[in-house]
Amino acid sequence: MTFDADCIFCKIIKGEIPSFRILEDGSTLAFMDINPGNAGHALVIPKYHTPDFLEAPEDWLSATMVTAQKVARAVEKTLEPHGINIVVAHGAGAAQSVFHLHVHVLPRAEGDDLRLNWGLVPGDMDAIGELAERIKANMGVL
Ligand code: DGP
Repeated sequence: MTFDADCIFCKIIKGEIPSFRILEDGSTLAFMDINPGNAGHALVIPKYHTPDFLEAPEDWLSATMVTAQKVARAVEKTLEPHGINIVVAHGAGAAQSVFHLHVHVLPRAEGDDLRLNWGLVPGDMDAIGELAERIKANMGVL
């Protein structure tokens, strides 16, 4: 595994900064987004520093997408959202703000009118933590 000492998501993988982890295996980590577009917004990353979708080696990308599917299933079971967007931003022009590959699992509420660039507004940490526990409880029972 290769990490970048200056990358915030590498620091999350190594536990150097806190996160609400909801699923982890040898290759990937899923955790709650602290700037959620909607309640239950999660991120899935490879445990390998690769900056973006186009650079990502196929095996790391595949592992990340498989974990994203598990997370989306747990989010579906937990929140029964109106829908779920599985989103990857590629490049600053697409509003990518963290340059470590990540897949957004973004639950949708009916009529939320969420746009592709939903903005980076800090969420309520207690609410995010509580949702992380509920989603985690529905992981692996699918
Ligand atoms: P993007 O803009 O597509 O690169 O998405 C990056 C996401 O990462 C954004 O929704 C906010 C989230 N984020 C940024 N810093 C942190 C952090 O330190 N912890 C967590 N949990 N999420 C973060």
